[in-house]
Amino acid sequence: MDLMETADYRCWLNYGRVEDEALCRHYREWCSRIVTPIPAAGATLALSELVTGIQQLTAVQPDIAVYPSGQQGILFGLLESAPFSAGLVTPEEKAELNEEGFLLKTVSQPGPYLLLTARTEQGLLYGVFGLLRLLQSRRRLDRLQMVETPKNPIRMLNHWDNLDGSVERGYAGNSFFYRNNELTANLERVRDYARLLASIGINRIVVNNVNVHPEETKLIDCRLGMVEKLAEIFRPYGIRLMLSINYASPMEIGGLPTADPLDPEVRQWWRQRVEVIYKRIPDFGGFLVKADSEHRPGPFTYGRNHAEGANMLAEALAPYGGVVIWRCFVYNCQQDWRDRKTDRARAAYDHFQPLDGAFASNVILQIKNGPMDFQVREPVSPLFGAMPATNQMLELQITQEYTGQQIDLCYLAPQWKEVLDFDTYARGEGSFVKRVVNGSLFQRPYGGMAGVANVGDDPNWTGHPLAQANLYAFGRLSWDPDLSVEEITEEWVKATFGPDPEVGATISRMLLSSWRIYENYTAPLGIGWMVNPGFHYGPNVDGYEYSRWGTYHRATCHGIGVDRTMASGTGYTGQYFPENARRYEDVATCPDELILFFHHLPYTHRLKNGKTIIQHIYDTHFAGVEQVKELIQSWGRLKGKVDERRFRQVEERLTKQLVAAEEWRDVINTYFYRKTGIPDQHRRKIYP
Ligand code: GCV
Repeated sequence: MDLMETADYRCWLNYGRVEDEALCRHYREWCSRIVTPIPAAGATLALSELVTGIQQLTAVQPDIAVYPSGQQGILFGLLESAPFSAGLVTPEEKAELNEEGFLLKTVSQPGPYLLLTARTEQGLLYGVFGLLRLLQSRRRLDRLQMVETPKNPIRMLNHWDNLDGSVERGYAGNSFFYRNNELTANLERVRDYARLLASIGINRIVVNNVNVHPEETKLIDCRLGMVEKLAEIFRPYGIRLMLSINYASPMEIGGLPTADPLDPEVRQWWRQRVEVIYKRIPDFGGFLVKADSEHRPGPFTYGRNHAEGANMLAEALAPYGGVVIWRCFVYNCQQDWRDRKTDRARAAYDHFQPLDGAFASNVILQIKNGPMDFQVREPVSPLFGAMPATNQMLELQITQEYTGQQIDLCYLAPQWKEVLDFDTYARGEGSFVKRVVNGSLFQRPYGGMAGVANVGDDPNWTGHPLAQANLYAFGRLSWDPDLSVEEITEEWVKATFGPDPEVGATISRMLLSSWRIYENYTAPLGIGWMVNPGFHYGPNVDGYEYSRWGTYHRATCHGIGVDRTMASGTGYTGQYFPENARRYEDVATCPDELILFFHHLPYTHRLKNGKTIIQHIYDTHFAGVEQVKELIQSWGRLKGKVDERRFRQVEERLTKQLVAAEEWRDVINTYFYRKTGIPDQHRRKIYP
């Protein structure tokens, strides 16, 4: 089967023919002619993408007319080319356009034109996808006026792919980059992927796991050819390649006795490696580094700090414009559960905040959204905004490690939006995370967003077809964090399933309710975890309670939660700026959904909604299962309205989700009933 023939493989680049005849005529009026200084279709990727899209959406192959032509059409080309120097673009519009942005507007003179221009080929490509998105959304074209520039300089995907073809925390099959330590045979698929990513504005990709094993360590050495090939595929789509590196590389592949970042020989070794890489991949993006984290090597071994560790690599990359993206996921993973003082949530801040100002200007700290590890609910990491003299990036997990593993529906855009809109108060009110990480709050040269990829070689890329929405939303939010979740969702549904209003409304509703539903039947009130150790799917309330990972709920027969207050707990609340510190410190003002993250409370404590904690646990767990049943019913009503293939794929996953939700409900309710002896007020079924 040719995968390109299937709607699930094409994802949101499903350019179905516009069925509304009047609208289709309107599109044909504007799009049947492309007036361009470039003489032929196919001369640039952007132009051929435009031609293909129009052809599929309107069933008319557009003519390519060479400028000047007074006839109605799309006036298309680089800003520097002839048509655009003739006064069609205002100085204000020019000033707004950066290297990646595009201008799309309707003009009546010198002809009725839909003008699409950009400073670079990459900007033009984004403009083409932007215009086609308008057609997919069935928007009219006669009054357009938009200058779009991405709000984040770096919009990046992190692949946790290994060369043997496995994907750490991958839930959609194997890697489509690698198999048996070689590139896969089907590099066309990689090209299709690059196209998908470009269509949502992604401009960087890290192509190997942050846990760098022996074979992957060689990617900067004898396996560089593989990287070079991948870079060639991504380059036309404006996506720069990056690699995760092993901090101990100078020893493991360089034969040196040390990897000490202050050792001159080590520094020289890295400089040489980087020089070789840039000779072969001149637009190489740089390195992503997981160091001194979960048993990975790092500068601590040599008594050096993270700034010393990162700056050594930064120095090697700087002459070529490369960056070091240094992860802040550093904590003690050998904790003793009896130890109440060590608090994993504090770790990133404690390690990194004191180093503010010590990092080179081409180092960016990549910080997970929460202080723990991608739980269904966590507070925002207090490190955001706490290092004004350091570049920071936000790391989100698109792959659903703790949020249902692409079996359960869990659309994460609402969670990410809350993170981006979180006010850190770092420079007073309005110091949102999105302004910290895009560099604007502290005028930093670098910043952006990274998402851990959720794709694999499954024919539909993400296992669960609706999990494609998470990838799409990540891209769109990294392009513009001010977009509303509703807007993004509607766009995605129309582009993926077409414009049928019932299909659109149903799928949007399912997606928008899914994160809360998942939260309802899993770990309550911000406490997190309670999953099976290792693979992290399904309930196991005490699975991590006596382990070394620092992830405890501290449930007794009286109460539950971790006291992270300054007054009597670990002092974590004190890592926030005062407005947030005060809010979290006080039970009265701490938001319910995070109450057990910050406080240890009796089960009889009344939440702001008037319910006791124990009753809230019972209610949400019963409700969660009912809500999954409603998802199944909603989806069932779409039979015959979405293609059979995707219909069945989603139906199968929802059926499994119901089994999982029931298991969660019964395990959690039983656990807390047994612990507390407090019955459910509504006397529903709990297993004593
Ligand atoms: C890639 C969690 C995951 C690990 C992951 C790690 C990280 O601990 O379970 O699989 O490792 O985060 O983000 O480095």
